[in-house]
Parts: sequence; structure tokens; C-alpha cells
Amino acid sequence: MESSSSSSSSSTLISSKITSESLQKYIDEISGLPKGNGWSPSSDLYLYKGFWFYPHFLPGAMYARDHFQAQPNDIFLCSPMKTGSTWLKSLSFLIATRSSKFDDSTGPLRTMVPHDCIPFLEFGEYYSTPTGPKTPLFASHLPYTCLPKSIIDSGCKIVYLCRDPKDTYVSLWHYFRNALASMKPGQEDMFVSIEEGFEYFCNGVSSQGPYWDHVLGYWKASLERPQKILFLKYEDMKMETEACVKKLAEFFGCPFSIEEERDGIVQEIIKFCSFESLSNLKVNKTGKQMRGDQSMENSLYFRKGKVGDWRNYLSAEMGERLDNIMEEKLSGSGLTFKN
Ligand code: PAP
Repeated sequence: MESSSSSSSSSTLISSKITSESLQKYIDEISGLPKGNGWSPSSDLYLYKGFWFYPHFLPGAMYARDHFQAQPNDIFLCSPMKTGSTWLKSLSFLIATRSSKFDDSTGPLRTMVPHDCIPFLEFGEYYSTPTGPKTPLFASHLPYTCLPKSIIDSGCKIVYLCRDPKDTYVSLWHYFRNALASMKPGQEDMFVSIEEGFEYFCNGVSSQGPYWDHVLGYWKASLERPQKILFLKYEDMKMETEACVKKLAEFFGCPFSIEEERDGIVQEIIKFCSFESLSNLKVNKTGKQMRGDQSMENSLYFRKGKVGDWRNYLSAEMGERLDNIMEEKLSGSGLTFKN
């Protein structure tokens, strides 16, 4: 599964071409957007095309909107935050690079956090060029309607991953609180309580929220173009990992051969990408990433990796309330998060 040279050149374009002039243009655009509470006194959310974003997501997203030229063979791994993208990226990276020997293709994942193995569309300013095997894979947290037009026009394939909103919320709250503690020690005390953050989430005010609109955008698109958009849920990936990995390989256009299955390649990929295995790699345990001028621990991407952990943080009533909101918002769509 080879990357088109043009896809790697378009990604390079994003990383290197946000000049201070265009950055200023985007900063001006952002400053004109409606603001919302960003869950801590030091950050605001901005309403862009109907979704709330932290400002560091936006210049890259706007640059991609204006300049990103997708190639038909590019494949996008899209997800709202904290729905399992680290896991999806690892699995997809190994599926796509397995033509080199398995030990060779795991190489980059042994030394780089999975996010650094696949370029992030909207993180132009943070994007570092992957040093491992090239793939046609890109990642994005952007809602469907915020994707650069050329991705849709070029008929690119998209894998979308979402997760039960209750676990997503709990994961999101911990991630931002811990990231604050890691990057600005002491400030985590000013972060919203889990109950307060829940109110914001239920009102749609969360990073790339409303969560239900993010999910619905891709769900509807996947119904319209099922051959181009593969819609996955974290819970299904947990329960039927092998079936999901095979589905991914088929969707990417590189199904596992009978020989590969016989040789246990599918199982090797699953084992290498399991929570236990990835979270215990040195790079993910003790490594750090630069985010602008601040460093952030890679271990923040690995917390528990469990289904149903929300029960340890939210009351049954809170869970029911969010379930009811989702049911109402998704009604008539054919999509449900009920177990
Ligand atoms: P991101 O939005 O910052 O990229 P993302 O990877 O989408 O985060 O989601 C993180 C969640 O996936 C965490 O869930 P938790 O907070 O409920 O624990 C994280 O633990 C979980 N996760 C990370 N790696 C794996 C994995 N290999 N298998 C299963 N879950 C994982």
C-alpha cells in the first residue's frame, strides 16, 4: 500500500507553509468567532462552522480548508477527541505498512507516539514529518462539514471512529485536566469539576462539540457513501477486534491473504496495538511531545482503555441524562449508542 508522492507533498505543504502572514489572517478570523467557556479560566472555545474548537486547532484547520489538496488515494482516519484515535492510528499504520516485515513495520511505533506516525490534518503547526514508512493515511478530529472540500471531491476514503458519549466525556475531562497539570502545573485546580464539565458537554460546549453533531455528520455521510466511509465504534472494536482489523484492511484495499491469516499476522497486529502493549512502550510511558513551546507527556494518551469506566465518575442519573440527550439528537437517524 503505497503513498502517492503528492499526498506526502500536500502534508509537507501544511507543515511548512503557514507563513506569519497567513497565520495572522487566521488569528484575525478566529478573533471574530463567537466565544464559549473552555472549561478552564485560561482557555476559551470558539464556534467555527457550528462546532466548538480550542484555538490551537483552528489555524491548521483553516489553512487546510484553503490549501489542502487531497489525492484520491489518501485515506482519512477521523474521530472526535478521546474516542480511540491513538488505537485506530496504530492498527491502521501496521495494517498499511505490513508489507515490510512485521518487526520492521512496528519500528516507528516503538520509538514514536502513534500520533506522530500519521500526519494530523489540522495540526499544521505541530506536525512533524513521520520518519517511518510512508502511507496514504491522514488523521483528523474535524467534523465532516469542516473537512477541506477536496477530501470529499476527490472521493477519498474515510474511517470514522466514535465512542459511547459517557466514556468519551470522562476520558476528555481527564485528558484536558491532566494535560493542564502536565503543561502548566498548578492550573489544573482551576479546571472545571467533573459535574460542571458534564453540564457543558450536555449543552454541546466541548472540544469539537456538540458531540452528537460530530457523530451525525459522518453517520449520514456513511449512509450516503458506504463504500467510501467506514463507520466504527470503539465498543465494537473492543468486542470484535479481529473482525474490525480485517474490515479495516479490506477497506484500505489491502485485505489479509490466507497465508497472512495462517501466519498469525492479524493477531500480531492486535497484540502489538493492545492498550497493555502500547501503553507500556518506553516512548509512550516516559516520552514527551512538544506542543508549541510546552511539553506534554505521551502517557496522557493512555489512561485505562476500558468500556464503561464512566460509572466510576458519573452518577446513574447523569448517565441516563446523557443517554436521553443522545437518543433525542440521534432520533430517526438509525444510529444508537444503547448497549
Ligand atoms: P486523542 O483524541 O487525544 O487522540 P484518543 O486516542 O482518541 O485520544 O482517545 C484516548 C482514549 O483511548 C483513552 O481512553 P480512556 O481515557 O477511557 O482510558 C485511552 O486510554 C484509550 N486508548 C489508548 N490506546 C488504546 C488502545 N491501544 N486500546 C484501547 N484503548 C486505547
